[in-house]
Amino acid sequence: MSPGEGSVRPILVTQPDLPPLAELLPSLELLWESRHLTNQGPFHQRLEQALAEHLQVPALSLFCNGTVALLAALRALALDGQAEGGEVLTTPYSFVATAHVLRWVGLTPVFVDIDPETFAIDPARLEAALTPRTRAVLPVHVYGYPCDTVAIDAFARRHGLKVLYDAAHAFGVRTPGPGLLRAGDLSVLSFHATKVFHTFEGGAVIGPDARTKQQLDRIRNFGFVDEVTVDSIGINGKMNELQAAVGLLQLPRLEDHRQRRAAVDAAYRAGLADLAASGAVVLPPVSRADAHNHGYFPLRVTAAFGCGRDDLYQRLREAGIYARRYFHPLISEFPMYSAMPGADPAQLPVATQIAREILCLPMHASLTDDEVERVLREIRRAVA
Ligand code: T4K
Repeated sequence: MSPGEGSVRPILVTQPDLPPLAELLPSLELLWESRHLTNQGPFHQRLEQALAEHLQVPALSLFCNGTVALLAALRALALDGQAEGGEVLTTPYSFVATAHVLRWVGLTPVFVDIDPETFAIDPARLEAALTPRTRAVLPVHVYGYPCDTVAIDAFARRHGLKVLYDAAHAFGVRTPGPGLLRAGDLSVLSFHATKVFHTFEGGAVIGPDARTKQQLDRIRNFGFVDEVTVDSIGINGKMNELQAAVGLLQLPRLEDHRQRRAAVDAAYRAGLADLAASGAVVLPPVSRADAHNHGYFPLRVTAAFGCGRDDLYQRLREAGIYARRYFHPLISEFPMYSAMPGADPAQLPVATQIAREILCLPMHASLTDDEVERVLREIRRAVA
């Protein structure tokens, strides 16, 4: 069955929040009146400022999506176009965009295994992957679990490397100290429809200061400085006014939604506690963050479950429950990456094992208690 068929509402892995349509209409009227549809208009400026305040970051540049934001960040860090074939230490356990952006600008991803507690690149393994060609580290805060930014940033400083954090999943994750999004040189967020904060499509680069923001803003707009001056080979990475207007309406709703997802998380944990105690599943780690965004519920289905992870995935689908195997296959298993340094599964035992076991359960703010119960019931039915 595909989502939408059958009589009961399908339970999707995620569903975007939308404000009531009536709340968007005044913004649409303004847009129709002003005809200022894109190119850093008033909605764009308001959203940039509102997000910088909301996330408590010194500088934020909006982008049309997270992938282009990553490309722009690589350019701002002068990492693209490395004539001598620059290498970037990164994780195989992510959405494929993380590695695609490296290849897109001619960099070579070097895959490093992950830490089973954070699902993120294991800082203890970075040293061994270093070569004279290493230029940077591109870690990912997978599912919003913070990487060990202290260890990663210290490693990078020791070796003169740049650090670009793929924070696509980490919107609203709060850690002690200056904050997760201020680690490394730059961080990139995704505002795709499947994310906890979305603008249909969208993204942002978080930087340390106004100078970096100005550089990113120019890269986003073809490199234009003014009407007659172009200072870099930029791109069209702009978010349009309609996207920004939608984003502004999302902001006041975020905390309520986070709390609902936290309640779903707690219900899953309680409902699966006995299966975890028997070793049939491994519950997601409890985040070390002060505030987690609960964007995902990554459950590991072990051999003790009895039926395999893929069988459970299939049985849930047949019951109208569309869990997802994020992130299987590993990026390093895709044909364009399988010959890259570090891609051999023997060098990635933790990531390989977790990718075999992982199943992200439905997690979004519009899930009802009954739907959560349905998910738990179907999982129990599948235990062999
Ligand atoms: N880095 C990381 C670590 C990322 O995870 C991502 C994106 C990026 C970089 C790149 O950022 P962007 O350029 O995308 O801003 C989804 C998203 O398309 C992708 O943005 C996301 N990561 C990835 C983890 O998930 P799919 O292929 O799983 O999406 P799809 O269409 O199967 O949707 C998943 C579920 O969401 C479906 O069950 C239905 C529901 N859905 C989806 C959409 C698009 C809706 O209800 N409404 C919608 O409009 O990739």
